[in-house]
Amino acid sequence: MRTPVSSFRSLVQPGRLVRVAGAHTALGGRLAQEAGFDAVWSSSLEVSASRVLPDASVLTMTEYLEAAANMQKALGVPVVADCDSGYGNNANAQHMVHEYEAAGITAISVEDKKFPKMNSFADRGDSLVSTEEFCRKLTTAKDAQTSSDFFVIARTEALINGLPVTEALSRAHAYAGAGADAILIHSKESTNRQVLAFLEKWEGRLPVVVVPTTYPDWQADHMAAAGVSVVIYANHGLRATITSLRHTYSSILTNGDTTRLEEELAPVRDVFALQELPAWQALD
Ligand code: SPV
Ligand code: MG
Repeated sequence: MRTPVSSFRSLVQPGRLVRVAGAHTALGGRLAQEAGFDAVWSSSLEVSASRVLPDASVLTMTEYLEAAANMQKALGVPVVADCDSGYGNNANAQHMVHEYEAAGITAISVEDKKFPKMNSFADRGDSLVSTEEFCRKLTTAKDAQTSSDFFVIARTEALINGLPVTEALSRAHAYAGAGADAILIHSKESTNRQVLAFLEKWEGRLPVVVVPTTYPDWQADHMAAAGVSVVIYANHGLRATITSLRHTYSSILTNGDTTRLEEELAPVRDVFALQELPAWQALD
């Protein structure tokens, strides 16, 4: 039933937009895969929210790793693990790469923020480490991998910190020099203006990853035309779950029965199908 998963690196090819969906459970990841997503983002926001905790380095590396590994075990597409700022200093970053790689994860993202980190949309600024410090962390991470396939995305939070596109570009070039396999450029503006300005000047030195949470109108074909290699829809699954569960639970209490809900809900046989129950039953 389980098939070897191709590496994330094998998906990233010139002229192709790799589409990645955020998830926090194996089931969420499986539904993203079923919908046709190329890969699944083990989102720190989603994983922490699933524990009703803030996305602020409150959970430990082990807990984030367990969530990512549980997803990867259930999926035929690669997981891209959101590894925050690397869970500490360079020693933590080295250990992180050893552990994630050993768990079968083929791609991670590390961001140039201090540890502990705060979610980008709640960040109050002044959260960056120096370019030099982050380059050392990237070099440490790249030196720690054992397979040449392991893919390290360097994420800059320069724009999130209110710094100009020129600073994001200078950091991205330094991170490329330190061995990063791709650059994630994150912005919290309500349009893609800053990210487009970055792409124009970047000239394709490494693949670029975007997270269009606050500029939802950026259409996939237009991203590809602008030179984006990977798009992460980081938290849409989590937000859809919140909306759906709120509606479901309140409807039960308001109506006193579930008749009206039934036609909206996935039937139990659908749950069994997702569990691949017939194949399990055939074992005994
Ligand atoms: C996440 O999904 O945890 C991310 C993206 O890192 S963001 O929430 O925008 O920081
Ligand atoms: Mg995150």
